[in-house]
Amino acid sequence: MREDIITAASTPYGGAIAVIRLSGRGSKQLLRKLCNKDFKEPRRAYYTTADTGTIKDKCVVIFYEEGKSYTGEESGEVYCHGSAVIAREITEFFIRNGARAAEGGEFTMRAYLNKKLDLTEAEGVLDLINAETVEQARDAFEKADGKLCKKIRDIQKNLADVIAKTEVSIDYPEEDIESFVLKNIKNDVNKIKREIEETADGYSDGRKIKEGIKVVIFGKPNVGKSSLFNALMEEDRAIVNEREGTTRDVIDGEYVYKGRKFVLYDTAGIRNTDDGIESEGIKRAFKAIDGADVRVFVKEAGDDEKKADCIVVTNKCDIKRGEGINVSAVKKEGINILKEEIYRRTDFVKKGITVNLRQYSALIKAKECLKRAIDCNLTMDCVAADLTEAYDELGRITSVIGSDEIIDKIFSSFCVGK
Ligand SMILES: Nc1nc2c(ncn2[C@@H]2O[C@H](COP(=O)(O)OP(=O)(O)O)[C@@H](O)[C@H]2O)c(=O)[nH]1
Ligand SMILES: [Mg+2]
Repeated sequence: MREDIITAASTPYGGAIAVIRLSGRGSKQLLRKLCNKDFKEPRRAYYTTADTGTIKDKCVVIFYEEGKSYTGEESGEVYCHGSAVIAREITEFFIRNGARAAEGGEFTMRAYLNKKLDLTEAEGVLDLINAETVEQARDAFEKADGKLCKKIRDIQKNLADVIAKTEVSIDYPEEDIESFVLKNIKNDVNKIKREIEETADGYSDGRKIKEGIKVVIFGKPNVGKSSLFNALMEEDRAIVNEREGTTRDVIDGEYVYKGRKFVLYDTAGIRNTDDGIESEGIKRAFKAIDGADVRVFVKEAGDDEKKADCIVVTNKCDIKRGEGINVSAVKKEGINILKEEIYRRTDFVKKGITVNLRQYSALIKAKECLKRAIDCNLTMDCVAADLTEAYDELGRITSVIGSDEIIDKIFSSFCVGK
């Protein structure tokens, strides 16, 4: 347990209520000093008066005993009126009386150091605070709630069982036992390797949830791609003109549909051209098409060009209807049907647990150790060493011991008060 007390206002000013937090041994004493009241019962909301000597406010105060708080330390919370003056005066009162201002993420870092959370749960808390969409919030909650942590621990447990098997054979190194065990563990290791690969697959979905699913609009010039882009974005972003070759650079924008984030790209119309700038635009369009998760091929009625793996859209249905989803970018018809289809095609992102880059790298390293263990067919000692290395790599996902740099990096991106 750290001995110093940290304090911070946990809510942005200007709301109805501000919360000032305290953590560290002596928090209860500071609450008593502020309110001139002895808070006997932990985790009970006391309605009382705070008096800093400079201001007074009616507030709710809760104290938590050591071991039964977010940080695992003796802690306190003051719910005062949300004025900047009141929150600041109370925070400063605590600082005058021995606490110090908390750094970004320091409460959660203490929770981690006191083993109230593992690293994946702490990262989940951070993602939860920063969530901008419903899917991001749902995904973050799963991690904050310990789903990934449990999964990693389960894999580690299976791996520990295999390591135990190798140790039996090291202790009794008769030839036949060794080859029997080697054969026997190969299946186990392969199974664990697959589990790790499946977990690592969650990296790409995690990115899609966080950064948005890439949707590219493409087609011939003048079919109304930029108009459709604007209609989907519900804003007048891309230049629309009756002249062909108006859109040159790839234009992107974000929208959220049913809690899912999408990044939409408008591209230059594809045709043969002598114009250097336009052909550079077309080159970029192809690149965007290649990198997209969903491709929307826009055309006008009567054009029977076919494209594989695309959502086919006939625009200008106010003039004439055609193949695929009929929309009118100008009259705003069929836009929601198209959004729904894009959403439906990207439903894969709701499955499974996602992982971030840090967790992904450790999974890949662990997988490589397992691969080495079964592919190289060395002695049992080498196999055991590789398996142990894989076990340790997995361990780095849930806790980093003695690496202050990584811990600082993770927690410094938190806001103050969390
Ligand atoms: N009638 C009609 N005209 C449209 C529609 N969408 C776009 N246009 C027109 O088609 C022309 C080309 O539009 P634009 O969005 O610049 O096409 P892009 O070259 O594919 O990006 C413009 O004159 C638009 O006003 C539509 O839904 N209905
Ligand atoms: Mg255009």
